[in-house]
Amino acid sequence: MKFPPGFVWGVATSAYQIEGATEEDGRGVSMWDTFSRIPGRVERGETGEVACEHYHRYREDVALMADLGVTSYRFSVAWPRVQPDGRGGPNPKGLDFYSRLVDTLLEHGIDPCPTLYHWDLPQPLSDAGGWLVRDTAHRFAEYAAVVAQRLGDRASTWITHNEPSVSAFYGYGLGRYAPGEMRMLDVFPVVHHLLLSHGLAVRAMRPHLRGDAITGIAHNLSFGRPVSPAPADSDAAELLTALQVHLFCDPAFLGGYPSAVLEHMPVGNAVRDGDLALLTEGHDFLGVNYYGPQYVTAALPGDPLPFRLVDPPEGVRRNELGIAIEPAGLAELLGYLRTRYRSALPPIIITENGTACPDVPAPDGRVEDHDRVSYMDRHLRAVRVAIAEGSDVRGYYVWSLLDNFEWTFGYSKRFGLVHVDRATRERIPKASYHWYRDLIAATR
Ligand code: IFM
Repeated sequence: MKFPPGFVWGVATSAYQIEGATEEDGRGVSMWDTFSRIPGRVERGETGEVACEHYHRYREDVALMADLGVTSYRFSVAWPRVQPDGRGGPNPKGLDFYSRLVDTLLEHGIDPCPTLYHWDLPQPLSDAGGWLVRDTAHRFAEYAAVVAQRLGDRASTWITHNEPSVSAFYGYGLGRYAPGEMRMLDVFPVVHHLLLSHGLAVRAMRPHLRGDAITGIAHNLSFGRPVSPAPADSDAAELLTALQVHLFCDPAFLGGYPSAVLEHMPVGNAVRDGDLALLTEGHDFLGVNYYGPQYVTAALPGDPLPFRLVDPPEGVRRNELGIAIEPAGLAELLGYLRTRYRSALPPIIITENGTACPDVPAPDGRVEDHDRVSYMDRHLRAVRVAIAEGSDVRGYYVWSLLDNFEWTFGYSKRFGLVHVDRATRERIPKASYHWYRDLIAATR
């Protein structure tokens, strides 16, 4: 497989999912610490308290990345480590950790790609209303500036938010993720404050960033797919696509929110004068996290949403989380973005793609995750197709380097190129790790 010169090969992780050490070195409490301790929220009551012990084993993990040959590592910064209360003076030990991580990456020739928010909101900010309130967007900008001040001389690719749609819909709409609110589609203020905070953060960070630094958001983008050709199912799928793609990308690339979507969401008075201009700022690239489409049918009377989310139909392959596996959907999505946003669409980075497999080590210790290899191979071929058709895709990050805390699934689902033993945290590179290493070596 050939990729354009300078194509970025990476792996991605996030703080709460791998770091552990949640009570060390002055880290504050995040809303995921709180949420995961509520009985019934996470399988087997698991939490990120220990996770992969990355906070202590980061050197070992960077060595694994160096051996893999990746050119970039996408990690997230835990806001509660940097500002334990979500505001005010930084916690030096928290910032030191990320500074050490960045130095270690650079020593190994790996570009650091920090994400500032991967869902671990400081608990005091969540208690004060979280992303429902506008002040959180301002707090985020303040925090972003603090991190940029410390790491801005060494990191050049910055992501403010990971999957704002998941923050909004899973966290505040469906109650599946922290903070667990069930407002269904009444989450427009959350969406707006998240997107607004990107613009505010980029403005606050700029003076501290290198001249060549680029900023963007990593969006979870996928199509709604109807389970049947019935017009009502197609309408449901169209609405879901609009909620996942248009609602989050139109403000940046078309200058406003899609009116068809807003008909389904109470808008209130969240948008103030000057906000729309801010929403268009700081999109040097579009981060695309792609897993697969979401199947839907028309809603039934009494349903809380104007569509019904359903499992993929018989015959559609799915991963361990039940997500449909459709590599061609990635090329289709990239084409759709080209057509919808035309010259306003910036270069694209695939900021997450990967799959969960059962991954049991064989008696000889090897983990032969051939399904993951096939998944990555087919998705990278889809990226190639999209590039040949005109998409400007600059990089690809596998989710994830390590088996980690998969939110409500706890540690039961494994996305890593590297197997992590749950008892000892021993790392074992899987067959997919070796495959990815060979691919990177062959394409560089
Ligand atoms: O583990 C998550 C990650 O935190 C965000 N994107 C999807 C991944 C797999 O579900």
